[in-house]
Amino acid sequence: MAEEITPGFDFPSYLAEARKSVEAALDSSLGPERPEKLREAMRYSLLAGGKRLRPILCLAACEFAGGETQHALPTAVALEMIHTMSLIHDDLPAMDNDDLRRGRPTNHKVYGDAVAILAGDALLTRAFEMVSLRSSGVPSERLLRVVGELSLLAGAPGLVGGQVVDLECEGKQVDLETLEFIHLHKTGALLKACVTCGGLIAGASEEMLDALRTYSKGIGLAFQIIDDILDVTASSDVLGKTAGKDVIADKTTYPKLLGLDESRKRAVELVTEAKEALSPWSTHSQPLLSLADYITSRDR
Ligand code: GRG
Repeated sequence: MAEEITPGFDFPSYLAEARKSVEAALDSSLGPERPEKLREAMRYSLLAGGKRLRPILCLAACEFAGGETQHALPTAVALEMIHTMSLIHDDLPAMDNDDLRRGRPTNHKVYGDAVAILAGDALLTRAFEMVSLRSSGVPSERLLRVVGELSLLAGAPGLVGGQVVDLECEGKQVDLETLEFIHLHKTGALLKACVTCGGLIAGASEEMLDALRTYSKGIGLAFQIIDDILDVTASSDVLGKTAGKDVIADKTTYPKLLGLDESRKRAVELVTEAKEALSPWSTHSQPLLSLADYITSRDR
């Protein structure tokens, strides 16, 4: 189906504006943590830049479902907090053992393993505080559904489960089905939460939520395929994290199983399918459509 571009929609400006409001909300989301070292460690990783794709997806999904983006801002911040804590923990010596993230030394390199673990824990718990205690203008039954969605998709049935399977598979031959399971859980689950939570805040219908789930499945898988490709093709300087780690850790990736060209093709197909899921709704869909394209065109 031919995709219509909303006249006058300027995606780079949209992205810049959305990032600006997310950065401001993130900056004011912390405090007053004690002791100072914990506060510093939380801020160090949360305010270290990053593409802010997850909170922006949440805001775009809320807009798509006819909601006020301001109402989704605390949940958008919560999603970035969960993402950031997962990066802090992922970089620890017991997991990926990395020393570069978002262009600076990883949290544990600066604050030590114990504080890095606890800063991650504090960001995770603060995320639930953002939704349940710091949201305004949203009916409490919608917030309760958001809390449920976040619990499921961040926990064992989502991110955590995907990470465990990923760690178990290091150095082993993995088939496409298992790789897809890892990607859909380790990375796709949180991206799904971003989109569904944005919809839930706006009071989206079940039909719309189903479409958002289909959209998020496509972009989630495509996002991780592109991540695998960039690990091979981009430099650490551009990525802000160590490039080439998958080969060193002997991880099965899309490029390893399908080659670079086929992997790119697969990502584009998935994004096309994702966008098609939203086609019954033409108003307010442009940000989500453009964000889907951004996933395959990004260079970091
Ligand atoms: C959530 C309770 C809980 C625990 C975390 C450590 C762990 C369990 C999971 C690891 C998940 C992980 C690190 C997945 C990789 C996802 C990924 C592709 C991250 C990179 O995302 P980008 O490119 O990064 O959006 P920026 O820095 O731009 O935000």
